[in-house]
Amino acid sequence: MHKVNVALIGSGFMGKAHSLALSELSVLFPDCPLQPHKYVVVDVNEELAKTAAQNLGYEKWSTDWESVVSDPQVTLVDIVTPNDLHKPIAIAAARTGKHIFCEKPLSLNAQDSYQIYQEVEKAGVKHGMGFHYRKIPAIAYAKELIRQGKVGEVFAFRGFYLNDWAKDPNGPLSWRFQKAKAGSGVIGDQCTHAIDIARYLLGELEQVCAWVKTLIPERPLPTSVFDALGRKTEGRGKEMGKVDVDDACAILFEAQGGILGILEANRCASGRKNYLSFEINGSRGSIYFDWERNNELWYCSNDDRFEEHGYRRLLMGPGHPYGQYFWPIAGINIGYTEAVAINFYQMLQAIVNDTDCDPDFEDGWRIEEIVEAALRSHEEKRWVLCHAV
Ligand code: NAI
Ligand code: SOE
Repeated sequence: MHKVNVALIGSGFMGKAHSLALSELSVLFPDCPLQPHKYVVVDVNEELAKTAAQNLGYEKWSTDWESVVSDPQVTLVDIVTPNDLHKPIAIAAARTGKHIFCEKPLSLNAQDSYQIYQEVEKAGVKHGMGFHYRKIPAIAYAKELIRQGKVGEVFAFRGFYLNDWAKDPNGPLSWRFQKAKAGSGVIGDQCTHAIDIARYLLGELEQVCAWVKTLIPERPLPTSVFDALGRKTEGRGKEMGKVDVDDACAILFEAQGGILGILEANRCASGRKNYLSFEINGSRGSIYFDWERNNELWYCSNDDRFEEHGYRRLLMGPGHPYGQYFWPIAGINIGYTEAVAINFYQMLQAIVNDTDCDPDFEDGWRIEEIVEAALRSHEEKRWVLCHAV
């Protein structure tokens, strides 16, 4: 089996998740056509790079992504840095002919995302996006139910991404609170996952009417180089800095075919931890999903007798999408890194079969267009079309 030398750029929260997923691939997917090899990990912080090589299992480490991206030994560049670095790394990787996996959002804005998409297409390299949540069997099965007509004509979609990691006003001003590094706030960081799921299940979003708000306008400047999600108390200084992105957003949308949708994201929603959820109502039934119980899909069929009508819980198992790769009994359950592993597995298949990754940078660009349309809608207090073409 051919080896793919992976260069992981960024060794934080998501670098760990990607590394675990890469390690699981050969065990979970014996039919995987390529074998990922954890070749090099890069972090700008030397201490983090060294520790990551050891703990996450990479052959070597570096602090210089530019030299790593041009290393002829590297086959796949995996971008897991703060968002402002996605563009320069992706473009450099494309120009040296590397396949690229990039975390969401693709870049800081729609224009940059389009440029990246053009570059990877021109270079002919494969490009996969880190919208892993939709790879979980329950969401793939929701799509299957819709495809089979079990929901009928879709009447309405409502999606949420609520959590509360940012609720402490003393949490430091880490990169997710800065426009120059993040591009936008919760709308780009979290709502993009809900947008991805909406597009995956319904088709393209056509127009939006949105509202965004910064809930905590100032935070202590961080004193350390790295602090995950702004939660490290030892990384907090006395001086305050301005949060110039949103903490909360609400979007009303129209999807293709005139489907009505609502999305809300909020990172200060006390009590919510990783509440990425959606509900779809249709002429023949409904579907409900909540990531905090990600092995369950709730389904309601209008074919049921009146006395028994209502949501029933489907527990994901071997009969559901990707189920054959996991456990022989429903309810044993899989989780976050398995969703990432499915995404990598499919990307490696795309490399061998010369097909498109799903999701790819075109999705990343389209989602940035939707984010930008929502921000413009907030500014201009009106409905805005999501895509020019
Ligand atoms: P993090 O802050 O935990 O880690 C980022 C790492 O990048 C840090 O170790 C930092 O030192 C390193 N870094 C910064 N500048 C660098 C440079 N010039 N060269 C090399 N390394 C550099 O951030 P986290 O949470 O891992 O997020 C990274 C990316 O992953 C973001 O784009 C984020 O939106 C995305 N993400 C996606 C998730 C998903 O579910 N798909 C979950 C969490 C993050
Ligand atoms: C923080 O909001 C965060 O880590 C996001 O960056 C991820 O994309 C999300 O999956 C979990 O929360």
